[in-house]
Amino acid sequence: MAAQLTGLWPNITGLNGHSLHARNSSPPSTICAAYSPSSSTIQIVGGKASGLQTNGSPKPSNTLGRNQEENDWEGLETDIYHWTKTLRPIQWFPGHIAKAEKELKEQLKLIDVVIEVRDARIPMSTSHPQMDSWLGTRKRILVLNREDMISTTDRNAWANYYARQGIKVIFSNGQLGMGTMKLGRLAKELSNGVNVKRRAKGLLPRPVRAGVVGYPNVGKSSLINRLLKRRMCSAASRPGVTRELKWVRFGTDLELLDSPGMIPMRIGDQSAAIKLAICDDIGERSYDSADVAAILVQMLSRIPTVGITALHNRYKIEADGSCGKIFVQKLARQLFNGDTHQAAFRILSDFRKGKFGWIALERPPK
Ligand SMILES: Nc1nc2c(ncn2[C@@H]2O[C@H](COP(=O)(O)OP(=O)(O)O)[C@@H](O)[C@H]2O)c(=O)[nH]1
Ligand SMILES: [Mg+2]
Repeated sequence: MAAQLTGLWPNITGLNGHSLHARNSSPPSTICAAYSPSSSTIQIVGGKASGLQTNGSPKPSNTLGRNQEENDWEGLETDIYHWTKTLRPIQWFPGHIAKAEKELKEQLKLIDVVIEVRDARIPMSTSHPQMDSWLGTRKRILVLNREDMISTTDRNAWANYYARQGIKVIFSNGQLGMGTMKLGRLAKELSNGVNVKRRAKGLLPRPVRAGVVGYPNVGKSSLINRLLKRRMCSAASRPGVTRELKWVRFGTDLELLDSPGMIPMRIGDQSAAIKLAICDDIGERSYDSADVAAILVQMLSRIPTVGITALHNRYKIEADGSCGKIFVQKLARQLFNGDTHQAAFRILSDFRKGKFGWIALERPPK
């Protein structure tokens, strides 16, 4: 594919300290991301940062540590924006999503409570920009699924973030079922009013109806299957498996609507798009895997629990002085006869399998 790769190496200096909103500032050029001065507070070699917390390490002991950590994540977000700016935009909007979007809006009238599922690795990037306007004042439960794929530190950061806003969030594992009992209970609790009203009118109670919505491949169908303790909805490890809306019954008192993953027709935020690609939450035809893997390498180099050392340990490639793209090319030469796509696929699937540890790619904004 004819993606421009220039964004992956020169022009990728960090802008640490700039807020995420300072995205229009142009980055200084000719410095590779993995060695960006923006990561000066992160000691890349060895993969441990002074200011950043690592998996299993104690929490930063003071506000200074926390602030530093937040600044580092914010710096990384800003850099991702610049890295992706010159790439061919990632867009994915297959026909079944347009159709499902229309149908979902119609079904919303029947829904008592909405269960919005997001990918715990990227809760911001799997937040649909139009969801608020679609749902209006409808009762809503936020689920961060794939909890097994992030660290405890990540989880705490997100739990605190939502708690501060008074938003109830459930962490779940759609594969093993953690969190689903709580989810079923909460859905029924929130919809209680429906049957109170019916009884007052002399009507018989009816099952409450919960609509499960979210981006592709975040685990919606798996969660429903776990709730039902039966495989009622097809689930598979690629986006775009559920293509139609489908109501299924849970016991006598809950009905669940499975829906295809919703994604905006035009993804305006390409930092989000690249993370969707990394996490396999968007169709693979929409992106150039070599570009995406190169950015992933640059991101991992900056995340202290991974760092250059973990990349070196896994691939035995000297990352010194190289950029993401060069790293992918080196791996291609070393293992795949120069085939960069195979090399890119290896890096992406290693990340998805947790070979660099289970980590989120996003932390809450300040
Ligand atoms: N590790 C892990 N895998 C999950 C989890 N939830 C779902 N999956 C897997 O992710 C893939 C996509 O799940 P699916 O339910 O089809 O997602 P949907 O497209 O949102 O309906 C499947 O291979 C599931 O087994 C989870 O919490 N953790
Ligand atoms: Mg599905």
